[in-house]
Amino acid sequence: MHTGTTLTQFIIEEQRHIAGATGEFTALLNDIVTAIKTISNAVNKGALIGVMGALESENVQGETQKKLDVITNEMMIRSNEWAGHLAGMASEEMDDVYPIPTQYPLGKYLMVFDPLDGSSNVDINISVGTIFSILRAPVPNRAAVAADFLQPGVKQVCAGYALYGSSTMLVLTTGHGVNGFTLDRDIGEFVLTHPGMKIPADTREFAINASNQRFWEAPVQRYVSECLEGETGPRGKDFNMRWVASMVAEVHRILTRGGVFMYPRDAKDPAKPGKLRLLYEANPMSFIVEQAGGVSSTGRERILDLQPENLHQRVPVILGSKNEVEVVVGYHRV
Ligand code: P6P
Repeated sequence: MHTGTTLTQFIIEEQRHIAGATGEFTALLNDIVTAIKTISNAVNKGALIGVMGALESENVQGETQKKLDVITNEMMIRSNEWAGHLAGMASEEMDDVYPIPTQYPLGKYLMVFDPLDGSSNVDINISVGTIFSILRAPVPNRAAVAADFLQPGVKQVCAGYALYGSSTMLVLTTGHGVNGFTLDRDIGEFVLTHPGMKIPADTREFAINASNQRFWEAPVQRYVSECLEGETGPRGKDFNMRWVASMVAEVHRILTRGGVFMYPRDAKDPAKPGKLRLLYEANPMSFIVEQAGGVSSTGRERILDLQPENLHQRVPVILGSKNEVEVVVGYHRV
């Protein structure tokens, strides 16, 4: 007998706190959740339905696309293009803005997303996820253009991720804290299992791709080497290290037990100030992290304050436990 609060019930009850709420946002979120359930099903079936492996194509990032990158992008589009809540969509997997087909009405929101973050892990059965961010359209009911999406992260109405792991979870914020829901496949509903998620202010766990060490800037070199020196070094305590190569999994671990995630600026490709994309990775995850009491910085600036310059802009990301991220940021100031 299911007794928990379902996501639908939770969102409708949340909506009651929002003056002037029309129910349109709730309906949009419901369509996003439908896409996530469909993606969870495809990811979970994997090789059984022939969705593993890579395509010949590359995305705008120059990254080889996995079959599931394209399939999941289509699922997000099909679930969200028809209902009249969106003025346009943008995605890691699409060069330009996706215009709402003319047979459908336009809405007052914009959605930007990474349909399958960490997809390089999908063939080796390691957790992947979907990241999404909802903004208000500057001109509601008018077909969106790229410039409409270039809003600082503080303008987000909602941010969330789905994590396709040992269970499928949805973690969400609308600016009133962070709540986690687990998919109960017996009833096809997300049920509230992690109310009011908070990131511990301190941690002894950091996450970084150490193979890039020779490319890091001095502050990150210093921070990581001090972690590795452990209790014999200036930090006076030992640290643990993790690297999943799936941002959704890393952020979820940090939300659950604390930690610092770093994909910092590096000298590997001077044209790229970081690897992660601002609009559909850094901004939604920063909104969630800050709402859970954490900090998210480029090392020099608060990520949510950045003025985006293009849809696929990359930024350095250092996020997680407040007191530890502030150590890293402090090293960028000296
Ligand atoms: P690397 C996945 O491709 C991603 O965008 C993030 O999810 C992840 O944290 C990072 O890139 C992994 O990068 O260089 O370790 O493969």
